[in-house]
Amino acid sequence: MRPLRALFLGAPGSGKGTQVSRLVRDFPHIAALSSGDVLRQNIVRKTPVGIKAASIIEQGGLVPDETMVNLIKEELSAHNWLNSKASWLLDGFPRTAPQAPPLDALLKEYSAGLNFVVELKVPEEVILDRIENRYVHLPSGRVYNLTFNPPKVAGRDDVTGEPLSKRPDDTPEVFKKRLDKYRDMTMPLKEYYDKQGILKSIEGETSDIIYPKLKKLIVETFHD
Ligand code: G5P
Ligand code: MG
Repeated sequence: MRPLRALFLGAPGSGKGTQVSRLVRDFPHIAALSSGDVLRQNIVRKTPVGIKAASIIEQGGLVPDETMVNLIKEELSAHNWLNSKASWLLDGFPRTAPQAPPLDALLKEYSAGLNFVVELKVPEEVILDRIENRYVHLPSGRVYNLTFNPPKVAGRDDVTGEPLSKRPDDTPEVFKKRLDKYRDMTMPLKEYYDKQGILKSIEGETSDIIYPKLKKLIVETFHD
């Protein structure tokens, strides 16, 4: 397969993390990074960024663009993604229009520009139902849902057996705010990528409906 450098857009709870983990399972050479996971790991480690981000995230706000750009740039180089051979998936960054050009400029230096941006479109009423039942394994970012994909042992991560936790921003009030923010912030970002001709969208009420469509699109677009 040709190198894939993808960005996942989609409302909170639309299943970005779920799709990304399925792709990584089916295509082991593809790496993945979620900006939300990076922030949550910084919060656990109590880094300066984590301390600043904690209250913003809890209230359903967005971390400042400059902080995000610097944080993700560091991650990209730490993961050895800055070369034209690597295949990777970004989940949740860029999320505002001002975050996109600095990423483009950096990737261009390595001839490794984004070549696939996909928005997952899931009806909002379907999403709201999912969130109350979400549990996460913070160190890995693995996501569970008590009805859709429950852990094998209640309250424990399938791989490590470590305890699962609830995200503080998954309350109904904060979640509503995050959905509103997504609608406002993403329109200009989508326009930005649409102009580059790399924006796709996939609709579906469940992740099981979306995944085969996503996988097919990627295989067709990136096969040798
Ligand atoms: P995050 O962590 O990026 P969001 O809000 O973008 O958070 P989120 O909530 O992580 O997105 P997701 O990854 O799209 O959602 O969805 P998911 O976790 O895969 O699925 C949601 C739940 O539904 C799970 O429990 C899953 O098991 C279940 N599920 C999946 N599919 C189905 C299905 O078909 N059926 C059912 N029944 N269930 C299903 O960002 C968090 C915060 O960090 C900051 C912001 O404050 C943000 O709010 N942040 C940034 N700030 C500024 N700029 C950035 N670039 C930032 N990035 C993060
Ligand atoms: Mg996520």
